[in-house]
Amino acid sequence: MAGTMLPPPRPLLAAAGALSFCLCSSLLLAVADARVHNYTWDISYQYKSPDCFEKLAVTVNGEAPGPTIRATQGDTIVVNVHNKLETENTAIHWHGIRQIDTPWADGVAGVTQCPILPGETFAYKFVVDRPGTYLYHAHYGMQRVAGLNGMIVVKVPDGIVEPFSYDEEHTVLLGDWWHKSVYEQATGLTETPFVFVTAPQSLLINGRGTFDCSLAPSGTCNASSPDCGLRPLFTAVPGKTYLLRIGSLTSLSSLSFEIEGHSMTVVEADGYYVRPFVVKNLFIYSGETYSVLVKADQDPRRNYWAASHVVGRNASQTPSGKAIVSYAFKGNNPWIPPPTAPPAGPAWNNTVIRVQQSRAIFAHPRFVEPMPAGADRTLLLLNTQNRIDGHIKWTINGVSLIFPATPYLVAMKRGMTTAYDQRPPSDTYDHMSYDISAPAPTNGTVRSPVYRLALGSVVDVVLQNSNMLNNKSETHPWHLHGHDFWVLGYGEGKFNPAADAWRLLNVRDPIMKNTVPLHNDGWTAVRFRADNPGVWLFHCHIEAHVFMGMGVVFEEGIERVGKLPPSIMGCGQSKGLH
Ligand SMILES: *[C@@H]1O[C@H](CO)[C@@H](O)[C@H](O)[C@H]1NC(C)=O
Ligand SMILES: *[C@@H]1O[C@H](CO)[C@@H](O)[C@H](O)[C@H]1NC(C)=O
Ligand SMILES: *[C@@H]1O[C@H](CO)[C@@H](O)[C@H](O)[C@H]1NC(C)=O
Ligand SMILES: *[C@@H]1O[C@H](CO)[C@@H](O)[C@H](O)[C@H]1NC(C)=O
Ligand SMILES: *[C@@H]1O[C@H](CO)[C@@H](O)[C@H](O)[C@H]1NC(C)=O
Ligand SMILES: *[C@@H]1O[C@H](CO)[C@@H](O)[C@H](O)[C@H]1NC(C)=O
Ligand SMILES: [Cu+2]
Repeated sequence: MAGTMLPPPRPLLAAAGALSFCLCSSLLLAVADARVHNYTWDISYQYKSPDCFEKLAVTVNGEAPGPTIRATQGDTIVVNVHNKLETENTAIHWHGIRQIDTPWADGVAGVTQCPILPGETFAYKFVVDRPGTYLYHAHYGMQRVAGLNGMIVVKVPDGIVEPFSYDEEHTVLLGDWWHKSVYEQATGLTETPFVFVTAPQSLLINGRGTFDCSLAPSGTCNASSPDCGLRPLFTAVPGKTYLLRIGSLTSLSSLSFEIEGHSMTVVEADGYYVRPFVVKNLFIYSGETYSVLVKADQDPRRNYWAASHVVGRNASQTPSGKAIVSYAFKGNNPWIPPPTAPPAGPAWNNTVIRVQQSRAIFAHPRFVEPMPAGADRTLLLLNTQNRIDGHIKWTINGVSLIFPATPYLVAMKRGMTTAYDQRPPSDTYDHMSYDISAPAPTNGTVRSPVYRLALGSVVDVVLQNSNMLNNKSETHPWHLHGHDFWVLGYGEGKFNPAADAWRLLNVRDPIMKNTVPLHNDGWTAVRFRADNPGVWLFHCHIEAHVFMGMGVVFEEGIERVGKLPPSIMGCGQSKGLH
């Protein structure tokens, strides 16, 4: 049983030698030891036109998306965040970084810290303990919608060989974009009558898109703006192989990404090597990252489309995201649109092919992370949409999560029992009689509770989808902070604990991830070890959905958390604490 398993190995980092400091803009020496990368970021609103429509965007040092953080496994990242938003708080989450021994640096306002006030500076300091492709983004209210996001690339140390090879690498950050402000969106979700955010106006590739300015009021959109438009993704040398590190930080959309005429070999998912598989379209959900190999093996005399398409929701309401892949060939101009029509993308309503791709992802045979044979606790989490006091909310086993004024981490560490809801949420729901193919019949409650997990225990979570109030079901990408989980499996319909337990167990080579889709009309099962002292959010990565309560909070080993930095305090009941 799981209880007798040894704890997983701790990262080697603590054993690393003396840290050598560097200024990252002027890194010249290759240092064998772990390094500290020290960034200073001004977070401010700026007028930007990422899809040619001008609007305010939250920027990092004036840029949206923010800079890619590049480091080597074992390095320390320091980001000094100056909040220059003037009238708005912020907090930044380092997505996929487990924050071992630094749970206060996870960057979730209300869970791991107080929000950073305008005019204040907050220093995030954490170790990137695994190689792979990760992300960062705002985690305050729905602020991510306004643009604060970027990528983190963690390389393997020199001398470590990866299970694939390539000539060059590029990052591809996918997003979706609205012309309504984040305030209008959030207000629509909370007011009565409810107004949903609706379909995004554009899909962005590396922060750039092309909106048809003839559809915008005059003076708001400029197709010649230097911020926007079709641009080269990369230029390939014929015969060479490229590693694309692809991440999605869409606020709503599930995507399909493809490069016209080229297949992609998937080699990494959320920082884990996968058993390589070849796709034409890569389905990617918000919060996921994949690395793919692309071989420059097509006619080099022309350019090709890179394109993203909405899937899982009506795709005809959002034009596809587009960029250009060109070849280094005499006379080729990498800015010229390809001679062909952009790819149409797969049928947006074809759930079957999306589930098939989810099921095709296994650990690389030489990098299987041994999984405990059983779980100490199983959580059956029913996702429903409910009407609560006239508002539309998402609830998990009847609870719609609202972040308390005092961050959970501070409240729990300091024993502030009135700062959050002491009544534990339910481990299960009435799965015998609940009808998942009907809108939720009961009302839920808006609360701030926490699942307390035994430190070191093994937890299985089965996420169960159900029909929304409009009697349809849709995909929710669930993201776990502070851990990676083994993906046990995906199923259709309602998970039946008695009959389906055997279907769960891919014990041979399950992939580990930090984000996983809960497909429409189905369930998804994951397993993780609660071995990282802290308080961790687990939530739908659709910005509107977590804003409407679609998340839960896990705590484990709070007594083992080190001394909290005073900089995370100052709000709610943590005023005046240090
Ligand atoms: C990072 O740089 C800032 C500003 O240059 C400096 O004040 C701070 O001490 C540095 N921190 C580390 C850990 O190097
Ligand atoms: C559109 O942007 C271009 C490039 O910055 C600029 O030259 C032009 O004046 C702008 N047009 C309008 C109508 O603002
Ligand atoms: C999808 O959206 C388009 C454009 O708004 C609309 O014409 C079509 O009916 C929609 N399809 C479905 C299945 O809702
Ligand atoms: C998807 O929608 C199209 C047109 O709206 C319809 O013909 C097709 O049957 C649908 N496919 C699935 C798998 O539902
Ligand atoms: C649910 O809430 C609605 C509106 O607030 C109310 O009319 C209805 O009676 C409630 N239903 C139950 C089962 O509590
Ligand atoms: C809701 O949709 C399901 C199919 O998912 C259907 O069987 C059922 O009749 C619908 N219920 C209502 C109230 O429309
Ligand atoms: Cu969701």
